[in-house]
Amino acid sequence: MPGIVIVGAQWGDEGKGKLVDLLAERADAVVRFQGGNNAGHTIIRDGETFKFHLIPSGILYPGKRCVIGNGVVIDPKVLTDEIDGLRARGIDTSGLRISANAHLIMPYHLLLDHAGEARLGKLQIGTTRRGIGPCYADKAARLGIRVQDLLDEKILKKKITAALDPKRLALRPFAKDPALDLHTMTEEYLTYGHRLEQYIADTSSLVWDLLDGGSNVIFEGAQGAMLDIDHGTYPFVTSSNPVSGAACIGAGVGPKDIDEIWGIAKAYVTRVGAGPFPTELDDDLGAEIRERGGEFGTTTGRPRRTGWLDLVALRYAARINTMTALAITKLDVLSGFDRLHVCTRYRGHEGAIFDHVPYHQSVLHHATAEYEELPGWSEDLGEARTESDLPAAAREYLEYVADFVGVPIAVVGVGPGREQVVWMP
Ligand code: 2SA
Ligand code: GDP
Ligand code: MG
Repeated sequence: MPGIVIVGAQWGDEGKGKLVDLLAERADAVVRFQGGNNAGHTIIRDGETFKFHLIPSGILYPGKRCVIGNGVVIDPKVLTDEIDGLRARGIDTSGLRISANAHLIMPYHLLLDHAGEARLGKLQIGTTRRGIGPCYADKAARLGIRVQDLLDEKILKKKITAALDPKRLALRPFAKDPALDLHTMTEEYLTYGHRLEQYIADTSSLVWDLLDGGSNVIFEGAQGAMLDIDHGTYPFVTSSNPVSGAACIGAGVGPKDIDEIWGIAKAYVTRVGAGPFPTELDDDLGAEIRERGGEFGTTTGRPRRTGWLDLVALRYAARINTMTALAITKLDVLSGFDRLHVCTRYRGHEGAIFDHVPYHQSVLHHATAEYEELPGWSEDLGEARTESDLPAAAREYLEYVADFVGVPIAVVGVGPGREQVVWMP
């Protein structure tokens, strides 16, 4: 702290939500900076499960500022439902602030996301179909509707009309869909505006004031480095930048305001959606890891693809994020395997060896993983709280990872519960 970025170091679902929840205890504010309700963060508190899609994971602490920054795309229906759901469970949401500059997911973005995937057929990306891509596309095309537009009926109507105009052809199959009626849409979104008005703020200035006053601020990433639109496995990526640099843009602060960057990685790898995954275990072993790790999407419930830890990709993620520390989660899931594999290089389809992530898409698509074998352990790790509680083979596994990636491990996850962590010396 004071400015700490938490990012996913793989393909998302590394356990960022739990880490943010843990660190938020010492923080004054938690800021989301990219993505939208494609994200799903699960936090287990005193046996109670909370799933967040838009609201920052710090909301469970009363009195903390929770900020949805300008880089996030907001589906206002999902956000108002999430606020209502939390309030119904007795959680105070008055600390929430939403950037007036954040872009809104509109009903036509959802339809276009579905239609785009249907059109791609077998080549589909496997999006969460939450309208994320079409919303970021409109932002870049300067056709976006922003949170501040919810507060002015005339502007809102004008902007929706302008956004719909170039989409006429693509939306023709939905011409009779009542959700696309201009009047209905404007009325619906004005209602969200009334609901959300109390939370709307100049969040860039708010975050800067906090940092300037010496407060501890966590920037909470969604998805992961390999899903980054610039640095990930394009086009099998999300439409935002989940890497640490995006925290500055998506929250409205400068790089010098960031002091620490923590990358979160599972002790193995998962991926939802299509795209290259060199260490994928498309077999019984992969299914076993999925079952043991409960690897099903938080947002969509989709089974996650599973595989051995990919150290080539993790070292790449460490570099593009300038990671200062690693958190390795779900080490407990690996208990009971005789031998563990970690990928230390890729082999291209013509036999070429890569010790880095190849930039060429088709090379990566054909790459297979080459492994180092490490001894496994049989002990259950759920009760481990200090490094010395971990079996020697588990310590060796962690040491191998930290050495290979060149980043120290700060904390290790040994179960889904809040207390199930080992802080490393
Ligand atoms: P999108 O919807 O346009 O962002 O999809 C593009 C790709 O990004 C992947 N993606 C994700 N991968 C892992 N976890 C995500 N969040 C949810 C979770 C996913 C879920 O926490 O489990 O519930 O299915 C997430 N969000 C986007 C997506 O799979 C596509 O590959
Ligand atoms: P996020 O998107 O990165 O926040 O991760 P998700 O919440 O989508 O997925 C991580 C899942 O793993 C959640 O169900 C967590 O409760 C769970 N989890 C987090 N850390 C650990 C851990 O160390 N061990 C186990 N077994 N589960 C964990
Ligand atoms: Mg998730």
